[in-house]
Amino acid sequence: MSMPSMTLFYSPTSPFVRKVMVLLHETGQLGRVALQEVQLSPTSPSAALNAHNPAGKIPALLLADGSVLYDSRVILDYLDQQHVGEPLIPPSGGARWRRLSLAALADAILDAAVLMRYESFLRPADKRWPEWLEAQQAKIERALAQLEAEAIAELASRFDIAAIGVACALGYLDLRQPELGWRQRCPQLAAWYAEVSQRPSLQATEPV
Ligand SMILES: N[C@@H](CCC(=O)N[C@@H](CS)C(=O)NCC(=O)O)C(=O)O
Repeated sequence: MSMPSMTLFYSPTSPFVRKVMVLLHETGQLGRVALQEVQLSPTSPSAALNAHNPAGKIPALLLADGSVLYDSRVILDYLDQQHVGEPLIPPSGGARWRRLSLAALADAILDAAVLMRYESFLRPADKRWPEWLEAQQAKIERALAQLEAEAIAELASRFDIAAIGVACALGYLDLRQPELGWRQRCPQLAAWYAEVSQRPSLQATEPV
């Protein structure tokens, strides 16, 4: 096997990184990417990462020519154009916008859940803002309700960019907010997730 030509700034618990890892698995590109693990938070950034991504966020993908791609949406789009199989992002038409909107909804769950994590674990206890946490929680709950009520058929039709995003979002809720009990609220989503969780790409990238 040839040497990896790209480097992914990576953490095994980042759900945004996980989306990239799942796509690499699904499209047979794992061997093309070396992983560089970074420990970071908004208050303890990684200098090595900042040198490549001024936003100081992962994932970031260093290409062979020295250029760097971020954020996860851009990286997924790039990597999806680097394989010869069926694209995971529909190239055109109504499907493209529907699937990308579902992927954006999954990202909205992740944005809110990651911000809640920072608020709960990083911010000093006397500076925490309960109303702000509640507002982030409400975003997650509205997004889950929308997925359950309207998106499940669309989601279940194929495993692509939308399914990757939603699966990684649900996996992150299991990791960080097990008390949320999303399966009770969203039984159809739970059934879909139980099935897709068996895919090797999701099994291999499950956060621990
Ligand atoms: N919109 C970004 C979000 C990436 C993100 O928030 N990553 C987190 C880790 S899960 C991070 O790097 N946080 C460090 C920080 O916010 O300084 C993407 O899709 O890549």
